[in-house]
Amino acid sequence: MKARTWMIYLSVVALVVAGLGWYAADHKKTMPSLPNVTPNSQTSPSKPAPPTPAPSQDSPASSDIRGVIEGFYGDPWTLAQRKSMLQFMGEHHFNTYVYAPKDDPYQRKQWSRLYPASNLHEMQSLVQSAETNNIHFVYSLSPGLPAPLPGETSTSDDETRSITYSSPSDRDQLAAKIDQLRSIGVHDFLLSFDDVQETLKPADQTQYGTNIASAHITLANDLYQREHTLDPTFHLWFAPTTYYGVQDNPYWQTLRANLDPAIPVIWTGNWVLNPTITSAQAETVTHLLGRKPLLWDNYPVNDYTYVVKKAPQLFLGPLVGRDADLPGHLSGYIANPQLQEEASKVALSTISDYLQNPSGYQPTPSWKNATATVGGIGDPAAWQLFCSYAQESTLRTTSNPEFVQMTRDYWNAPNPQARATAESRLRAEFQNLAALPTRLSQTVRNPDLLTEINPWLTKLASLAQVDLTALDSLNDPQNATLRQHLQTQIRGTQSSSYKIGTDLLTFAQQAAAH
Ligand code: LOG
Repeated sequence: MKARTWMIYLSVVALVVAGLGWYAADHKKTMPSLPNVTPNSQTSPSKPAPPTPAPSQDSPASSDIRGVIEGFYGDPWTLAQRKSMLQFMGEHHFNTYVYAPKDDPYQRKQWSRLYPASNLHEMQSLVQSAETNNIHFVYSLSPGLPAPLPGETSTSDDETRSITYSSPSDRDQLAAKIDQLRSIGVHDFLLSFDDVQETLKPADQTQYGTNIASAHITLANDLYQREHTLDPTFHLWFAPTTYYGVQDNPYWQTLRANLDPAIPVIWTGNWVLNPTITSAQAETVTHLLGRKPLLWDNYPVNDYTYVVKKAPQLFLGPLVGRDADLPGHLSGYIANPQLQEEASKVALSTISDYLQNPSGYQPTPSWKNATATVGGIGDPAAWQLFCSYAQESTLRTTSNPEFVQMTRDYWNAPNPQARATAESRLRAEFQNLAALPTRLSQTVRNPDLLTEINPWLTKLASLAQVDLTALDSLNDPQNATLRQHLQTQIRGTQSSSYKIGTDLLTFAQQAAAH
């Protein structure tokens, strides 16, 4: 996410939580103010602008796409992780994998460099694995100048390497990269301009003025024509720089008037991260893009919890908040997963259920089934207990609603007997959680999953220990040593930045303040 977008995201979350009228305030920032130009008349005078596209479903790769996009910032998955994901996808009725790791230099910052032989060999093995699992393989190329993340700046190398949209030799380099990937069996591409800087190089300014949409769309159209002539099985998708929102804007005006109707367009919803995505929004966006949007759903992706929030989270809850009839209003749905490949399978399994039967989808049963069937789980109850504390996300605000209810039963107990019952339930829960690291390490036959979740598992167990002290302290309110110990333990848990089970911490803090 670019710096501005991160900032918008953070302010949006804060404002949504506060229930304020955030939309108008922040949405304006996504709309660059552009002069009213007709891009194709400027850029390719000999070629008439294509007519305003009618919604199109004719590309086999663009209809009914059910996919996963490896589209996050941070360490890209390894070949072994990708193969594991492709197998999972094949077993869960997904049909498309998009290769778009922001931090693979060959797809973004150094897009024009061809893969050296050994990398190409790995990529070929990946493409073959996709084929074996009946998954379309889509390769993303992102030749624009990356917008720096918070705390970073673009280097002059980045600037030199980024594309000059109007340059014939840069276009040839793009074609050469596509040729190389075609040589290993790739025919589906995504041209990505999400999170790129919006200033054009001087040569492009001569051609496009300040209209970056025009530069992007002309490139996409020309590339599509060129490659489709060479390879009739070539497909192209397009990720615009304005990829979220439900209001018209100059970028989308240029897009709908000019982008070839055969090219599906990415949209992430009203924002980058969305508690809800509705079919009414998709319908509006269909008109604004001149085609049904291809939804890039930023769930369960967790890259921003590292980069922006500096409190890494796992998102192990089910998909919620997507309308039952939403898929019918989209040309496809691709989910952006977490840096943790194995742990992503819980949410992805619920997404698979949703996509197979959106109107019958029930998040809780789907999630229970997902937690029981994700590979290598020997003790489903223990795994589900862990997952139940990692459900806080953009989609829901509590880490575990059932636990919150247990604490309410405790604090609001009408009489000593009810208090004692509530206390013993809480104590049993805390003991279970404190024992989880041992229980899971003894039963999970998926070492990669255990490694992925380890920092959160440790944190959760230590929070449970704190809550056991909290109960003791509540039972012995005059005991200053115990109170002191509770305070020290609370501070201790805060030394780990990993975030999980925040309601457990809340309980300890309430006890300390009691
Ligand atoms: C990036 C994506 C990133 C995600 C969540 C899109 C289209 N692009 O704000 O790579 O993983 O946010 O942090 C993004 O969503 N941009």
